[in-house]
Amino acid sequence: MATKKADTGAEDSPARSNFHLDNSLRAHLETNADVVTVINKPVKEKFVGALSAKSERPILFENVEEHPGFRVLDIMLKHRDLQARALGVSEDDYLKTLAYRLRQPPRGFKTVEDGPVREVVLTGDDVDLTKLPILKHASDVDPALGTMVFMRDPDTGFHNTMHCYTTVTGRNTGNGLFLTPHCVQILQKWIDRGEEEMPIAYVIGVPPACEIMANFSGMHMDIWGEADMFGTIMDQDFETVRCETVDLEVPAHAEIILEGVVNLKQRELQSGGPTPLMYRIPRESLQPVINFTAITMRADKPIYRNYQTTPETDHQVIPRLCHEAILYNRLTEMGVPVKDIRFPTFGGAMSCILQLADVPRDGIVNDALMMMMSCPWNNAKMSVAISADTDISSAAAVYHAIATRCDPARDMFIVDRTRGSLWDPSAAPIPDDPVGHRVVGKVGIDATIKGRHDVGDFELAWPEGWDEAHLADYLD
Ligand SMILES: [Mn+2]
Repeated sequence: MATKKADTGAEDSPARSNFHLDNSLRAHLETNADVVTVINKPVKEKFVGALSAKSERPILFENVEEHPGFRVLDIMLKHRDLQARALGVSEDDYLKTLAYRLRQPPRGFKTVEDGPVREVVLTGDDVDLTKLPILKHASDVDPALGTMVFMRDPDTGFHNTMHCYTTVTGRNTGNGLFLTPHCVQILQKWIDRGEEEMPIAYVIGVPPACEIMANFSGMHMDIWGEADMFGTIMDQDFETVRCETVDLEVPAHAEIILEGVVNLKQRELQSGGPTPLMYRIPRESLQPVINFTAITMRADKPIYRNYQTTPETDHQVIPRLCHEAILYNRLTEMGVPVKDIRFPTFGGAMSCILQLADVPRDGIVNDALMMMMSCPWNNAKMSVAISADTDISSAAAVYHAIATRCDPARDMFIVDRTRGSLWDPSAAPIPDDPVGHRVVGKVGIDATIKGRHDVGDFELAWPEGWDEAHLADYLD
């Protein structure tokens, strides 16, 4: 059936399926050159974030005026076709493949002696982060990294990962926003052992499949760290090298590694940068001081992977891709006919959409919506179910379905006083809560075709030739 297609640029992106993934970011960009926009003109660093956020596809800046030795890349995973390329499968196979691979055992690391990421090794006074194209994410905050970090669980030795917004405060110092539950637990383990420092590595420029995995959030700490699953997600061995100054292993084929230590005794008041909701809540928090001890990188114009935070960028998407796959597994277990699940960029990381493959029996949709609303992560305040003929990537199509397929009196339900997002300005702060937790209601919206009525009444009318006739073909 024809659908209104959102403007994701996906028409330029032919489906690919089941190809072997490249083991480096630069090889991935070469393989996928047909969807990469390369900007050769000189660009001032202050415009790189804005230009990136205006692109729907990967965008590579070859000539950032202030940082001639580097390239800058953003928008690698914003849309489904790009996510499918990251896993080497077709769009239709993407979600079930990610869900399947997450249920596989960890492949761990293949440790090698040397790798391209060690072509240049800078230590001591040569460590200067101000040389890197680390960018500001809004006009009122300092330059910050949004990249993946590796930290080791001292009990298991597993390499846990997350993306850590880190404000650069000097040539070799920063403040890191250690927000995720596992990261907070691991920091506490090092503190409980009486340590003063915890080794950390910032991993910049890896294949996008690793970025999907690095943001996994679920029960895993007693059996693997996210980095142990990089090879599992990529369906191949994953090569790592030992760091120069800290006891960690990092991807051998990365572009840039920043090694350092987290000072466990010293915290500074610092902005956490704009959240994926586009707000600045909390405005400031106490963040540990990081001392950078080494930079290792490729010799040939290393690619700095930026993650512009707002308005609709990779920042809304990447942390929620594993959530989608975990929900796929749970809903499928319940017998829900899942076609797709998204935390769409246009929902500001506060909304989850379930697309059903067919019209299910009465009762299934409400159970599915309850599962979404009560998922571990505070990103499904507004949970919506749609049918297979509604374009899940189009806010307009989803809104149309809500307006025309939902009887608010029976197809919407609100649950009062549930876990709210730390970042949601509409949620009520819990007085004196040390972390700043909030309380908020949640809404489930059934915007699917209603099996209780004549299903034929829901069929959409499109002009003849809608998929074949393109206006551009008739312009002079
Ligand atoms: Mn974890």
